[in-house]
Amino acid sequence: MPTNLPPEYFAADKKFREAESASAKISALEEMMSTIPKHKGTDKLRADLRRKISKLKSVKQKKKGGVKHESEYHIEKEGAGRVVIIGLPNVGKSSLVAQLTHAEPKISESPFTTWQPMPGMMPIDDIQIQLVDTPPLNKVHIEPELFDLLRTSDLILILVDLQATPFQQLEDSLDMLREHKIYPKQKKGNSENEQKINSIPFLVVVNKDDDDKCDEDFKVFTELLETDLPLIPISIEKERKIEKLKSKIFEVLEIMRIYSKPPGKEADLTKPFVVKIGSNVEEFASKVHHDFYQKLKTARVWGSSVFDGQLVGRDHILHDKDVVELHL
Ligand SMILES: Nc1nc2c(ncn2[C@@H]2O[C@H](COP(=O)(O)OP(=O)(O)OP(=O)(O)O)[C@@H](O)[C@H]2O)c(=O)[nH]1
Ligand SMILES: [Mg+2]
Repeated sequence: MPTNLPPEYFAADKKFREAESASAKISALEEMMSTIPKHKGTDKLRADLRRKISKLKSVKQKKKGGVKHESEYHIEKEGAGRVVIIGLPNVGKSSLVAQLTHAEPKISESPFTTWQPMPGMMPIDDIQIQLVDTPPLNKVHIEPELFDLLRTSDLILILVDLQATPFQQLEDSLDMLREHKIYPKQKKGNSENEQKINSIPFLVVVNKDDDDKCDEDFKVFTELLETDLPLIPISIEKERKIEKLKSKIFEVLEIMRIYSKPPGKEADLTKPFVVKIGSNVEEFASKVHHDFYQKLKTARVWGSSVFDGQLVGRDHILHDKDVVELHL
């Protein structure tokens, strides 16, 4: 195993090992490929991955009788993060995607309206987050590929209906995730199996909090609820707390925006790179270009925790909205 593989490689490798379908395996391998710095020391690893990808693709092709047909659950990742919305029937999943993105999923007062996932892009300030509407959770049958989709998400948004049975709905949703070994990242387990399970940030959103009377019901709901999970009430119909929900999503994703400044030029402040909170200069450099991870020597940073243009090393921790000039 070559050294100097970035953390994103190991995260994608974990997804590969846990994927349930060929499509999910292929996309995890492709993600691994994209994170590997290109140099002599990684030639063998890249060749191995290419072999695995083509083998899986040919198996998939044979299964489908040679006809290429992508599953609806195989959705290209776009933007700075993927949020998959799940919940029982009629809680407002499609309404939420319709409200926050340009997508137009079907919405109806009768349950089981949505049959397949549908992505849309939600702007938050200067970045875009992918939101995915999904068919309702249902104890009788759920497409196993839904869980593959959830494993590729950066945040799982569990939607419940305050005007129905929010406790039961939350419990049922968490149970179904648990059955497929998907656990909230916020819960610090002491399990020695931690490597084997999927931990993804969860956000519980309580919809249909339409008025003051509903606010009272929400208060009672939270008082009785014992959970460490982040929780927020909204009303899609009455457009209550929608902006707060967007900020909460940004917060739970634990990401920050970093602007790249080419030496001798102005920074492009319209197109941030998005990295995990706590990332350092070398992690940012690998986002800008694979080769930069190897070649990087120092950097200059402008932002909240440095003096303007401060010269820093590879391990300097960055902050949201920093401007960075990489020196190779
Ligand atoms: N009172 C109220 N009704 C809402 C709110 N948001 C959505 N609804 C209604 O709830 C019903 C279900 O909405 P959908 O968005 O289709 O729900 P869904 O979760 O996608 O439903 P399935 O696809 O069947 O699982 C529709 O009649 C919506 O108009 C809200 O904030 N308050
Ligand atoms: Mg729906």
